[in-house]
Amino acid sequence: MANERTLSIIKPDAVAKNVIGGIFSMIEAADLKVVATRMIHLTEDQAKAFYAVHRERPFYNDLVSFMTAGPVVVSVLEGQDAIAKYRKVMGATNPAQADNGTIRKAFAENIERNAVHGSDAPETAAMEVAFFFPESEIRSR
Ligand code: IDP
Ligand code: MG
Repeated sequence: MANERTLSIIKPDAVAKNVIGGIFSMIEAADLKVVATRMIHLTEDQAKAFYAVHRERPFYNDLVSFMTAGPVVVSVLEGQDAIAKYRKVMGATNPAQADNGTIRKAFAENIERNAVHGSDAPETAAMEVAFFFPESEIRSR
């Protein structure tokens, strides 16, 4: 298992619910470290670019509207097998299918308003981390 970095976004629905701390607690309980974090309000251009891979999907415009509706918390998580581990802690995209004990089971409302984003592979993790954080803002420890 490699020591990895992955990008987490606590989405506008979860920030509005005031569960940032609850989500960070679940991240830390899984032995992942927050090595960079910032609250931002995504612009439409940023949300479109971040989710460009989904631009042909029917939900793309709604997703961009949702992600720009309020502030989000972007973070870099680090740890052994961090990419797959965080996906497991997040739970399934559709919270109706998410396992007990996952972030989405605990906090997500539906398949769109699903509380968190996490990178899905080493290549996307590297791109997504660099999208929000210069290396100088990441504190590996
Ligand atoms: P993921 O976040 O679990 O990786 P993706 O398939 O990459 O899921 O989709 C990105 C985001 O787009 C989801 O987290 C969710 O917010 C939204 N999304 C995915 N599928 C649907 C859908 O069928 N309807 C509405 N929104 C969706
Ligand atoms: Mg995805």
